[in-house]
Amino acid sequence: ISVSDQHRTAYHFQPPRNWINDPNGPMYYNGYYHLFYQYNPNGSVWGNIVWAHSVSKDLVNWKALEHAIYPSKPFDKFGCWSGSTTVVPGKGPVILYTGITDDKNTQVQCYAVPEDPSDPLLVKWVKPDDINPIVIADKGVNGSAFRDPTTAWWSKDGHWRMLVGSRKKHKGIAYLYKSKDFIKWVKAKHPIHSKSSTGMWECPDFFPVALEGKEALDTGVIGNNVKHVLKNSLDMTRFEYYTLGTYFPNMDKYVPDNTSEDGWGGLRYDYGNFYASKSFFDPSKNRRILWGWANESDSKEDDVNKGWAGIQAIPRTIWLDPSKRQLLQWPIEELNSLRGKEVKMNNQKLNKGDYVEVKGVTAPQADVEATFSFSSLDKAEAFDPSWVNAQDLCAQKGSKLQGGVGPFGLLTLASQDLEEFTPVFFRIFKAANKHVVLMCSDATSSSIKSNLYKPSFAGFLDVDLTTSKIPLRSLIDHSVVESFGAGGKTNILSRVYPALAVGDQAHLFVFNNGTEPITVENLQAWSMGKADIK
Ligand code: DQQ
Repeated sequence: ISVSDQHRTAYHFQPPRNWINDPNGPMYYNGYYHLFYQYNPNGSVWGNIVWAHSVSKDLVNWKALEHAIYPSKPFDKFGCWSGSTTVVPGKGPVILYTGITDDKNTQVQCYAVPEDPSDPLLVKWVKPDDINPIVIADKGVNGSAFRDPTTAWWSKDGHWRMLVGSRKKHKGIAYLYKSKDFIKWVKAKHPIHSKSSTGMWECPDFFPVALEGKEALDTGVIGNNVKHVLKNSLDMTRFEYYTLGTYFPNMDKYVPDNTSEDGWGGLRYDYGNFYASKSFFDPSKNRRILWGWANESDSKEDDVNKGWAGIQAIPRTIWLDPSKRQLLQWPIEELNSLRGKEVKMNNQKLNKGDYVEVKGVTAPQADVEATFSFSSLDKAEAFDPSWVNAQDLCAQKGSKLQGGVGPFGLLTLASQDLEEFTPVFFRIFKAANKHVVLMCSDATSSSIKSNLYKPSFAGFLDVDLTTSKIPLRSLIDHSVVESFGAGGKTNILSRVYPALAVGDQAHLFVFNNGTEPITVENLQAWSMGKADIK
């Protein structure tokens, strides 16, 4: 297996070659899941962007079709950037996307429909000349920062509504547009929401979540039993944040709850490498599914040599946490169909400095679920209130520096003698009148190679410690470790490129590097099969 293929994934979505970025217009329609995505047909760096298109019956195995949308008109001659699909009753699916009209990056919103709506795969798309572009930036709108239309939603007042991401100087903006016929769109009097100092809002996503339970709702549902979510992707740092809040349809306003920050320090779907995400309502299983793009963490030269760059994260079901202060996420259940041989570890005690191998699993291609327990929090280290940034704290403490309660967790993609490893772990601190749990996925020691981005990704975990347990799930797939803490409360995706811990030279361990003994309860690890991605 060549060096370029060594880090290809087995069950994450990626095409055979070339560059990919944002997931676009995901939907379920007539028995098929559709995934479109930003794709460079000519190379493994960003450019020449088209909408590539794949279909699936199960969100795991995919069949590639011809490109759905590619530059072919004056309004999208310089690129077909991100957008969404909306299933319009009586009409079928409609794609709204951003067309680049000139070499100054002027952005307009465009409309495309299936050429043959009875084609079950919706292979060919047309862009009617008489109506395109459907929205251009009016005066006052920054025309080179005006993109990524959302899925539209229908309101009882007879209008469709959709958002377009933008900025004014450093203020992030989501403009609201309304239409009676989906063709003629008018900008609402004010944006649905904006926030100073956040910079450009790319790929906004706006949807309701039920106050109770896991069942999801179509994008237009409003009422007393829902909260709304507004997510934006911040291009300055390449991370996203979301707020929960209230949507006031009559006022065309969204007001975030004050339970989390509306800005840089806000809640994230993922505290690692996860960007330009987009969700969709799956009516076949009444769930909302979140797709996100995970960029490479190696160099441009590496990407050119590999001939490919970018993967999609595993699609995640997303719903409101019972606390109503954050969302929960979990890999789609269909992924379990790839689980093969299972190995278990029960009641494995880990004293300070212990690490124990989980044997018999294909360590570079595995799904691991484990619960870690402790008997006391007495030894928790003191939390310094100035530690507001989880990633900085993880970088400072890492997995090697001994602690009180933790660091404990998994060592993924580890070489036998631990020259390389990507630890996914928890570390518990004692603050004034509560405990603070840090979850890290630390790429610092992931590879002996240099010229890689090896961040100490981390987030705080709002978990109930009275059970004295923290569950963790990690999806390990050659160059990605995608982890879900405490049932999907805090999630972290890392891209890593081991040189030694590859193939059967890769190992999986559990470890504890704190003075409080840890017990690994019912660990299950599955060797994962390869998804059929054509
Ligand atoms: N990627 C697209 C844009 C979007 C950005 C271009 C986010 O539409 O704003 O490839 O990654």
